[in-house]
Amino acid sequence: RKFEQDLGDAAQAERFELHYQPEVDTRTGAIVGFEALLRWNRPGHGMVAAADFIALAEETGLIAHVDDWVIGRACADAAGWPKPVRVAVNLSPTAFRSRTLVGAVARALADSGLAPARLELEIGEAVLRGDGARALAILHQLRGLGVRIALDDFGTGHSSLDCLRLFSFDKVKIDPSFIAGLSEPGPCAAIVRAVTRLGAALGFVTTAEGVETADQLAQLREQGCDTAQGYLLGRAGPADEVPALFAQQR
Ligand code: G
Ligand code: G
Ligand code: MN
Ligand code: NA
Repeated sequence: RKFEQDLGDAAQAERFELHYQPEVDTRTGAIVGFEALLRWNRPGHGMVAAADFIALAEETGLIAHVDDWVIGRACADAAGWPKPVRVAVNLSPTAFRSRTLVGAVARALADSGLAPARLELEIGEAVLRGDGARALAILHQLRGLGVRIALDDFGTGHSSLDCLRLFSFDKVKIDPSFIAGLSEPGPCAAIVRAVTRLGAALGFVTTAEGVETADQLAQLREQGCDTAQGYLLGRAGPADEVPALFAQQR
């Protein structure tokens, strides 16, 4: 069977699954939210990570359906968690521009009963390229629903600061490449500190991604970075394992 056919069938056959990676407060270690990461249980192949099929889903136009499903599933899952922490969902550039996005978000919130402020939508810098006016209009409509908007993979695009000029994001997620650089001499500590200062001035939360060592976490705390994600703090795990993570937190 062809990859594309399998992918097309997956949405109907409920072969998609969301795994959740914790995001923690750098000072207290408390879990403040989870990022939903898509997995595809492909027959005969096991679990396929998002990175290995999102590009094809984009090309074939399937992505809008996939992201609609993800938003609905993530809201429903989060509504059942024992603590009212946030759930973050990644939006592809194509899904972002689809006519159905704002309606799908509104429906997912209504169906799940999730408080809108608990849903965070992550977009990449690429979303604001091209028809920026349309992208901004969609961002404002989404914010009108009461959801939070995060800028993902910050610093890797060609217009990082332009993104901050155009829209006031609720959160900026610093790309893992800068966090990895904290482990060696170089510009990364200064860059991270500058972004957290920008966050304090402009009113966004700063999150570090790809935190793998205790030393990186200590430096992030020192530089004033608010929250962190990464293997040090927890890998993405199946939805049914999330409630136990709250219990461990006392
Ligand atoms: O967890 P993983 O390594 O598969 O994630 C790789 C990339 O796939 C990340 O950049 C992430 O933003 C993206 N991704 C993960 N889940 C989703 C999803 O539900 N929708 C979209 N559009 N992208 C996702
Ligand atoms: O682009 P986005 O941030 O949405 O992608 C998240 C991806 O990063 C997921 O595929 C997730 O599995 C991966 N990831 C999460 N934490 C770490 C980490 O500490 N190290 C590395 N190398 N990858 C990570
Ligand atoms: Mn992300
Ligand atoms: Na990211």
